[in-house]
Order: sequence, then C-alpha cells, then structure tokens
Amino acid sequence: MNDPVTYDVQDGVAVITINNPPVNALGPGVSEGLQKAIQQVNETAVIIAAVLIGGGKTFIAGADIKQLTRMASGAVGHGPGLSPLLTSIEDTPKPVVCAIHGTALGGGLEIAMSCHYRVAATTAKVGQPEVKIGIIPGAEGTQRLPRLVGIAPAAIMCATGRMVTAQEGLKLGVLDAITKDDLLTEAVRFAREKADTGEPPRKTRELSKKLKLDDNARESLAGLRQSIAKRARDLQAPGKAIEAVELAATLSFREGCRKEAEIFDTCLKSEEANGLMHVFFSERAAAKVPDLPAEAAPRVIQSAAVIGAGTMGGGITMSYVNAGIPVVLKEINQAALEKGMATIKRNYASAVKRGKLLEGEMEKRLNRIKPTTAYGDIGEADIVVEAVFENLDLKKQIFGEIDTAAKPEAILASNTSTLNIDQIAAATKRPEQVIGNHFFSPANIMKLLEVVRSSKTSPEVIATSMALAKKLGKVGVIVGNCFGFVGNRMFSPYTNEAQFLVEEGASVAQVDQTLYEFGWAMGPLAVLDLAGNDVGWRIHQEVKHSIPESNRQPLMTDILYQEKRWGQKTGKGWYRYEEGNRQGLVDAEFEAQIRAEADREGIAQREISPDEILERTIYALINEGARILEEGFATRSSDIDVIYIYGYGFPAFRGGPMHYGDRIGLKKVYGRICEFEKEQGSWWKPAPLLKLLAEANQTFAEYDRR
Ligand code: 3H9
Repeated sequence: MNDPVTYDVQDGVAVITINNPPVNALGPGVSEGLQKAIQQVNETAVIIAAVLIGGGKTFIAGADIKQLTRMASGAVGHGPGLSPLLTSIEDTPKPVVCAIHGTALGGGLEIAMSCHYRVAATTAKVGQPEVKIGIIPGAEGTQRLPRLVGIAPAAIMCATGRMVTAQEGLKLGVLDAITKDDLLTEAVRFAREKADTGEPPRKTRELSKKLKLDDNARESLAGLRQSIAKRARDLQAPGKAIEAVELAATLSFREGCRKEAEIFDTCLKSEEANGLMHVFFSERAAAKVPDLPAEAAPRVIQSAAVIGAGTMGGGITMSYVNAGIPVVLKEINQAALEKGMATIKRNYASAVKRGKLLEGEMEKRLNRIKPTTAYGDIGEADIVVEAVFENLDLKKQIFGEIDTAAKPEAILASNTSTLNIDQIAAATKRPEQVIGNHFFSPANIMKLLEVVRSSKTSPEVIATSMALAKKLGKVGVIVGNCFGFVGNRMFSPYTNEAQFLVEEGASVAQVDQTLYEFGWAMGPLAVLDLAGNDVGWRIHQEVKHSIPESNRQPLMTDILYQEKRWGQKTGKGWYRYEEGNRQGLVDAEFEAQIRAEADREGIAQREISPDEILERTIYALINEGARILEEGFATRSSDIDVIYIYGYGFPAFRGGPMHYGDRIGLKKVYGRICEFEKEQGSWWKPAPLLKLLAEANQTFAEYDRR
C-alpha cells in the first residue's frame, strides 16, 4: 500500500502530499502521516516553510464518514480526534501554507484553517458540509471559521453546508490567494515569501477582529434560523451548528472547542446522523449496477427529443436543457405545443423573478428547445423520451412511430410510471435500445430517476441512462420491470392503508398530520389530491382484475372519480381547495360521506392512535419493499430508501423506509405485520424475506451485503 502522506522538498519548502484516493478522506494513517511530516518540518533546520497539498483530483473531502458511523455505533472509540494535529500545524514556527484544489470539505477545511495561509486554484471550492450528514464540524471548524470570515458568514456556511467558490472564499477571508497557474508552484512561492518576511506565522485561533456580534450579525443569524426552521424543520444539526459558531463570540478558543466537541458528540449519536450518513452511502451505492459488464461504456448524449409537452414532458425538457442538452419537443398539434411551451416559459420566468436564474440564462435554455409537431424533426436525437398519457395501447402506438422516425442507434426511453417496458419495447424493432426513464413530478426539480430495465435492454443502454441521470443532476436507481416498478408499487399499499384508516374512524387531516410530523414532505391523502384522483382511478382500472378478491380495496376510489373530486385541479378531493390556494381545507361534507360509506359497509368506527397510523402506513411500505427486494426488482434495500427519499419525500433523516425498519428492528415490524394480518386480512401477509430476516435477527442492510 502507498503511503497516505508523502514528504518532499522543493526550493527549501517541505511539500506534504496527502494521497488517499478517491477523495483524500481522513482515513486511517492520514492524520498520523501529517503529524509525522509536521514534526519533520520542525526538526529540519534547512526547511523554511511547508506546503500541504492533496494528491489526485482534490484536497481533503473531510473525515472518513465510514469511520464516523463506526464511532457513532460505539464500534470504535473517538480517540483524541484531530485537535492535537491541528495544534501542531498551527504552532509550527515556520509558515505552513495549504494549497487547495478540487474541494476542501469538513475536516479537510478544518485542517486547511489550522494552516497559517491558504492558496487555492480558481476552480476550487471549500465548505463545512457536515450538516448534510446530520453533524456539525467537529474539528474546531466552528471556532476557526468565524475568526476568518466573521460570525454570520461562518454560521451560514456551517448551517447550510453550502460550498463556496474560490472567488467567494477569497472575498470572505477563508482564502488568502487564488491562482490560475500551477497551484504547487504558486503555493511554494507564497510560502517562501512569508518565510522571507521573518514575521511569526499567523495563527487562526489567535485572530479576533471578526468575532464581533453586532446588530447586523444578529439580524443575519435570526434570518438564518427562520429559514432553517422552514426548510429543515425536523433537523437539529443546522441549529446546533449556529449555536456552536455563535459561541466563538463569547468563549475563548479552547472553551469554544470544548463546547463544539460536546455538541458534535450529541449530533453524531442522533437518528438524524445515522439516517443521513446511510443516505450518503446509499446514494453512491445506487450508482453502481452490479451485473453490468465492464465493457458497457455509457454513450455520450448530445441531443434529445421529448414526445409530449404536458406536465411531465415539459419538466423533462427543462431537465435536459438545464444540463445543456438541446431538445426537440414534439406535440401532436400546435395548440398543445404552445400550451406546453407557455408553461415552460412561465416556470423559467418565475425562477428569474425569484432570483434563482439570470435572465440571460433563461434565454439560453429556452433557445435549446426546438418545438415541433413533426416526427421528421426527431431524427437526429441521441435519445427520445416518451412522456404521453399513461395508456399501454397509446404508448405502443407512439413507440412504433418513434422507432420509424428516430435514427437506428437512438435510445428510446419511456417515462411510464407503471406500465410494462417489455410490451412497450415489443412495439419497436430495437427492444434492446428501449428503457424506462421514470421521472418524478415536477421533473425539473425532483432528484429521482427510476431507470427501468426490460428483459432485453442492453447493458450499454442501462449504463447510458445511469450516466445521463448524473448529468441531469438526478440520482438514477436501476429497477426491474414490475407493475409500478419500485416506487409506485410500494406507494399503493401505503396510500391504501391511509384510506383504510380514514374509513375506520381517523380524520383525513389526522392521518396526514401524523405522517407530516413523522417528517414526510406531505401526508399521503394530500399527495393523492396533488397527483389527481382521476389518475389514481385510471391506474386502478388497469390493475383491478389482478387484485385478489380477498384484498380490501379503498371505498372512495370510484366516488372520488365520479364526483370529479380529482384533487387540487378540480378544487376538491380528500380536501377542498379555495381558488388559487393549494392548501387543503377540511371538507366536512366529504368526511360525512366517508362515514356513511363505512357504515354501509359495516366498518366499525373507533379512535385511531398516531402510533397505529404510523405503523400501518410505514410497515405497509416496508413489507412491499421486502417483497420487491426478494423478487429482485430492486438491487438493494438501500436503493429503495433512495427512491423513497428523492422521489416521494420520505424524511431523509430517517434514512428511508427500509433503514427505518432496520432501526426499529425487523422482529418488531414482522410481529406487528403478523398481528395486522390476523386483525385486518390477507393483504397483510408478511413478505417471506421479512419473516426470514426477522427470525434470523438480521437487517436489510445485512441482506444487502450478502
Ligand atoms: C467531517 O469531516 C467531520 C469533521 O468536521 C470532524 C471530524 C472529527 N468519507 O461523491 P463521489 C467516497 S464529516 C468517506 O461519488 P464526487 C464516496 O463514498 C465529512 N468516503 O464523488 C465514493 O466512494 P465509492 C465532511 C467518502 O466527485 C467516492 O468517495 N465531508 C467521503 O461526485 C467518490 O465520491 C463531506 O461530507 C468521505 N468524507 O464528489 C464530503 N467523501 O466510489 C462528502 C467521498 O466507493 N463528500 N467519499 O462509492 C462529497 O461531498 C463528495 O464525495 C465530493 C466528491 C464532493 C468530495
């Protein structure tokens, strides 16, 4: 194994290089190697200064998150942490310059701040992203950063986790110089210059000028707290990060670091850190498709065509042009095309108005769209994405037409959310080039892309879709071709239970509120109103023949459809809506109708507890997830977690439904499901895999590692 830290000399300056691929995380051996190198700098008289630099594509991406998870579980102890190393670097009497390229994140930036000066490449970025994994900076970052940039900017960086560019970093004061030239040469030159002054090097921990907490800073912090309460309502780490940074204004450096360590420790042991670290690794695992042969290289996609300019087609078009890929947008007639384009323009204009997009950028993106009503215009596209109405016969017909119009090597993707990709592919002469690319609404915003492989999809086409997902800024997850794939197949038992609970006596608002408080972005019944109860009804028509007689079906499906209670779009559904307002209001009339229907069916009414609401809905998800996993339609339980977090708004801090099941304990989940089967009926039959794991006292995570 190569040394994770190497020591060279250039022009009288020690060059200490960290080599711990892929991202130079502070894994085993790195801080020990750095400590040794700093000692060598101190002990070698001819060395006048030192430069710390990362080997490979980046500086240090932070502490090794795998190690942090082991620390959180108690599997390994904390040890002394990075503090002794940081003090050694800072106390070096010779100037130590940190040379940053790629990213300096978390513990990486904390090491950089213990150096006396920082020089960065103009393309570099720095940040304290710890809140994104549920913790706060734990190596004195909350105390050194405010000394360099001021209390409010430091609090913003630590509480949002946002990376700042080299240019911003220079302005803020976290960087001392940026360069377009060779970074190491510049850093060595900078270090020599500092050594030549003969002045003692600047210690960050001794700076105090920027630590004043004046009225402006207080106002910024109040604004920050407010925005966090809105955007991250269930998370504790962002608030804790602000608290730690604020302490820098009142406590000594050492005392501040001691408090930071206490807060770090509390955060590290939280459900939030456990869930978010699981999401971090799950997202990266999802990018790997285990059975793809190494030679299946992704193709380069330079142009696309989207068939259908409705809500989904418009959002997909925006995703592509946002990523710089031009799109031919095809509709059946001019009126539909103009309507679709008007929506896209309205969406961009609203982003410009909210300051999220520059006007010139909006123009560039719009110019990448070529609207058309002619199939002849799609002939050059490298990929054609179909986004028409969810109807198998229609999709088959359209795929026949696309097959004729598209160039032979083009990939044909369907945005179907439920239908059989094999049957769609059979309508073409190139089934190996057909794949499902299931976007989630609004497609330009939601991060999930379910990549649905059929029995014939070629490895190269799968690899291309996975790479494309990344290019579009999405998380691609490979899934198999079953009805509803992974996400919608699980969503059905989940929303069914929500409806059954209402039929048994819970109110619509009670069910939604309980799940909202659990952390979901929206309750299930509000989601049904958003998606459209007409859409739900149509999907139900496609599947109802295959549902066993003994399975309970929601009572209100037909009524919602027949009474045009289609949700937000018709102003009424599970809730009622006032003109121009998406907030659902309690509809007493509809609730009475539900009670009457339940009475007619002989369903006894009773008090329903929040615990029962949670167990019945979430365990229904877990049970179906286990079945999908066992049947091989999902590769890993962690893929299911990624799908639910990025596609359905499951609370990320709980790690996803399957990880949540692991935390609760599969024995308990299985036990409750067995009780539900007895009390409720056969649709609660436990998935065999769940039974197996519960009885073996194992977790889904262990099953993933099998
Ligand atoms: C911290 O520093 C706490 C301190 O305050 C206090 C400590 C006492 N650890 O994302 P990619 C792996 S907390 C372990 O695909 P990119 C990743 O799993 C940390 N592994 O690449 C993947 O492995 P694999 C604060 C890590 O180019 C591979 O590297 N830092 C870590 O798209 C490539 O990753 C962060 O939160 C890590 N820290 O993006 C930064 N980082 O190939 C987290 C990456 O086996 N990292 N890996 O799947 C990132 O944001 C991105 O990885 C980065 C590169 C921007 C660096």
